This record gives sequence, structure tokens and C-alpha cells, in this order.
Amino acid sequence: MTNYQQKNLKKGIKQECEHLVTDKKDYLNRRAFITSGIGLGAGLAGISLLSSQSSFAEGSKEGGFADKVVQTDYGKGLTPHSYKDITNYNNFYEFGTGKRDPAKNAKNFKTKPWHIKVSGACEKPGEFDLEDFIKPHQLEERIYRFRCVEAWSMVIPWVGISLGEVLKSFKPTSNAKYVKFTTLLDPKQMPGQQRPYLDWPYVEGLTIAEAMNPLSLLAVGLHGEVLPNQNGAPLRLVVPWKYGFKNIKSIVGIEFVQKPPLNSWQQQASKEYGFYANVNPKVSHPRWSQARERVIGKGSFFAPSKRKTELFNGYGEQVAHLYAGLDLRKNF
Ligand SMILES: Nc1nc2c(c(=O)[nH]1)N[C@H]1C(S)=C(S)[C@@H](COP(=O)(O)O)O[C@H]1N2
Ligand SMILES: [Mo]
Repeated sequence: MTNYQQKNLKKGIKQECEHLVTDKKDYLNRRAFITSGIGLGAGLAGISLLSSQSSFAEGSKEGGFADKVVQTDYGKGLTPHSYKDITNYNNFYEFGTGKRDPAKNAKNFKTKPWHIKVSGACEKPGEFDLEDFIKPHQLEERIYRFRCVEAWSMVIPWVGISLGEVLKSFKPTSNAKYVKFTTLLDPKQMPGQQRPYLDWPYVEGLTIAEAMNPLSLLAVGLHGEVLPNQNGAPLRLVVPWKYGFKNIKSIVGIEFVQKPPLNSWQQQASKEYGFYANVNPKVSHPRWSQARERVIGKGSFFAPSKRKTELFNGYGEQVAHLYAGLDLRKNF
């Protein structure tokens, strides 16, 4: 580890501890995962153990996901952002359009019970309780870069299950060319849905090959804890080579379809947002450049910390083959 990384790590752990102290009461009410804490660099394992130990008893009492979370090599060497950064700077228009709105307005969002309907071109459609939906699959911790189309970024240590593994279990047929995801529609609980910010419910989609790519994750937690409401509890998509808006939150519907679904942001502004939305420093948004990104929580308001944006957010080795022959400037 370089000095720089070490310093960052200490800072991260310090922030984490501060959050544990200030938010203790709220924190103890959250369910936590058991993390094995082996493998990955001391940094993350340390943080995860810290997070899980004090609330583990609560977790098992609630009978949450009792499975072990395995550490993986995904994101080895990346320093995750603090829990505080990740949970206080959000986009979740169902709970307001300000970055701090979701943390404030999603506090009482009810994610239990939660049902997920799997439909369309597959042999085993059905409606599942969240726990049954997750249970057959291995929980993994994966640290991914996260790049919003608004040109900011973070590093997030997700806990989740492989989307491809999940989808395979429903036995998609040859008509399953795309996968459509839908967020819960519940304007009573989601005040943003009482306003015409978007055509509700929020919808997203992937090609079947994108969905089956090993990087695609269905997240149920972060920093070793159950997913906070503002981050898309209880189940959200994570596709790290694409802009943030593809990462649909609070999923209730998964449908195997033949045509590309019209995703919410494309529907809202088709000249600015497309279906693929692959991170690409060379394809500017019509109103701003995508060459660089502001790193959340680092630097200051007047001197923000920036980094160069990478093609496919740095995941080209794993996903570039999916787009061979596709003109990424036209098919953004
Ligand atoms: N249902 C739903 N999913 C959503 C959004 C939303 O408004 N509603 N915002 C998207 C956008 S623009 C981003 S950048 C990410 C933000 O995820 P985060 O708040 O966990 O960082 O969620 C995406 N998923
Ligand atoms: Mo975003």
C-alpha cells in the first residue's frame, strides 16, 4: 500500500467510526451481514468487521440473510468511499430531486415484505418473496467504481448476488433478448412519484448479454450492511461500466423481453440519454463534457478533486467485446 492509500484508509476508517458514534442508535436498528473479512486488503475487511460486529446480534434476531458474504477480488486496490458519503449524496427521484433528499425522505420507506415478479420469455416465471429470491445465491462483496452521468463518482463496496446467476435460474428462452427492470410504484410512500419528474415507475433495461456479464450485480447491501433505503433498498441493479442512471433502485419487476425497453431517462430526454449509457469520456453529454469526473467527498467546494473518466469506467477488459462493431457515438 502506498502512503497515499494508507492515509486515505485511515481517513476512511476515521469517518466510518465517526458515523458509528453519531448514528449509533439508528445504526443498531439496521440489520447487518456477517462478513468473513478474509481475502481483501485490510482496509475494507476492517471496515466491514467494524460495521457488522456491533449489529450482528440485531441481524440474526430479525432473521435476515444469514448467509456469509464472501470477499472477492473485484475492486482490489480501490479505496471505498465512507458510508457517510455513499448514503448522503444520492439520486433517487422517487424521494426528491436534491442530493440530500433521499436520505431525509426515504427514512420510513417500507421494504418488508417485498415481492419481486419475474415474467416474460422464461420457463420459470413467478412471484417471489425477497428472501426466497436471494437465498439460493451466494452473497459477495464487490468494490466497484460508480460514475454518474452528471460527472461525479464514488467507489462503493457493494454486497450482492450475480445478476447472471439469478437470471439463469428462471431459464430464459431464446426470445429473451433484453431484460426490463421496474421500480416499485407507490406514490404514497414515494412522494416524488406525486410529481411529474419522470414517467413513473422508473424503468431500466439491459441486453441479455449485458445482464449475463459477470460484472452485473443485484445489490442488497453496502459496507457490509443491508442496503440503506436511499441507495435503493431492498434490491437494486449495479452495472459499473454504465452511467449511474442504469443502476435502477428498489426493483419489483424483472421481465425477459424481445425489444429494448424504453428506459426512464431516455423516455424523458432522448437526445441526452440513450439505452446503452456506457461510460465514455469521448462522448460528451449535450450540455457538458464527460472527460473528467468530480470525486465526491474529496477536495473542497472551490477546489474539487477530479479524475479522468475511463472508457467503460475502467471495465473495458470485461465488457468491450459486448459492443464490438457498435458505433458508441450514435448508440449512446
Ligand atoms: N428508481 C430509481 N433508480 C435510480 C434513480 C432514480 O431516481 N430512481 N437514480 C439513478 C441515478 S441517476 C443514479 S446516479 C443512481 C444513484 O445511486 P446512489 O444514490 O446509490 O449513488 O441511482 C440510479 N437509480
Ligand atoms: Mo445519475
